Amino acid sequence: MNIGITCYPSLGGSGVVATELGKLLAERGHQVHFITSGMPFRLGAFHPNIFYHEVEVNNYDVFKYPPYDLTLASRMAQVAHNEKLDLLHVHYAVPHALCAFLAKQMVGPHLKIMTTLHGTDITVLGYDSNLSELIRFGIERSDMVTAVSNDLIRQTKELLNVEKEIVPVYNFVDKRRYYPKEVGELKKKFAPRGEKILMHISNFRPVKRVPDVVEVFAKVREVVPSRLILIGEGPEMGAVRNMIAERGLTRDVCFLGKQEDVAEVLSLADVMLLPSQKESFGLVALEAMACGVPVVASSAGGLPEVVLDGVTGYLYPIGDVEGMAQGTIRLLQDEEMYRTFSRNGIERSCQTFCHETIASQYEALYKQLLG
Ligand code: GMT
Repeated sequence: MNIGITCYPSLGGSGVVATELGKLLAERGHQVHFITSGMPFRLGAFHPNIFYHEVEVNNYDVFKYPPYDLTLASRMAQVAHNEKLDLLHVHYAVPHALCAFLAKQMVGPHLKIMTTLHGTDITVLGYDSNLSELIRFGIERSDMVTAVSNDLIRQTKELLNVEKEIVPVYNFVDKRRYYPKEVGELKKKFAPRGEKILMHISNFRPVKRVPDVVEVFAKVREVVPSRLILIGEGPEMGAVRNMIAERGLTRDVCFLGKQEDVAEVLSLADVMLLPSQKESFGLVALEAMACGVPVVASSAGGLPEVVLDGVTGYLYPIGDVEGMAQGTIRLLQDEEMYRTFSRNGIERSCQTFCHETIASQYEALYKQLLG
């Protein structure tokens, strides 16, 4: 098949999933055309079946806002025409589903559109009355719609009154790259006195509740010698740094900034913390589990579909920092239980979220779409 993929190419779970899926499809012999505003950061090495079509937005003086949406739609139509695309698979509803709809109007009905909903395109933007009708329109006019968890499907239907069928397709992890790595020496650098390592990875937006991570860490550290590694960056970073300084935790917290390849650092962690307010799936939780790292998280959104409470980690109500701290301490103090959770996480990630299985699921849906 000739497949066009559009996603947000910078850091973010939806971009990661779209890029990794494109690579898997290319490995399976499909021609994959990324139509994006920048090179997707996880695209990595050359592959003869992968092509990149940059969306170059014209910054003409007359435009107060650069017309990304229109340029993208036009580029999608161009690529669909020139490369004889069978379908466009767009990740994130706004504006990508709308741009694909516009491109299809230009190219003709043989071009099929699959839209994958990832989370904040519904759970945050869906509340914006200026956008909600448009998001609903984009969903209804896609030829096929998938979402990364059952909870996201429920929320989409409730919030936007969508009647269209939405197919659940979970995110996946590539077990060839995500597995427990030997990091003994490296760990000595981050935890020289054998401290336990708590880790958090996100875009530091308010929905991630990073201050809760700091609260949990402060409580855990009173009982178990530990250090905290923070990965990523975003709007809350300044406030989080201040909070860490005010609590006298600076010496035990390490900021690694944006990391392009978290597979290399995940094995450093003993526990992954993800206390989010909203999380349609929680790709980081899955990647941690694949590396044998138990997850302590909130039970927001689709997280219970990824992290099994009492099996691969612990889940608590949003904001329950005391519970999360107690769960983390329990895991860090009970070696046998820790090993069981770690093993359960690896098994679950390899079975339910295996990259081959999910790629086949998308492939089957594409075939169904193209009749
Ligand atoms: O976390 C974000 O806000 C970024 C967003 C994105 O565009 O990557 O993440 C969403 O999609 C990921 C991939 O499907 C999911 O793993 C995240 O749970 C989801 N984020 C939220 O729902 C907040």
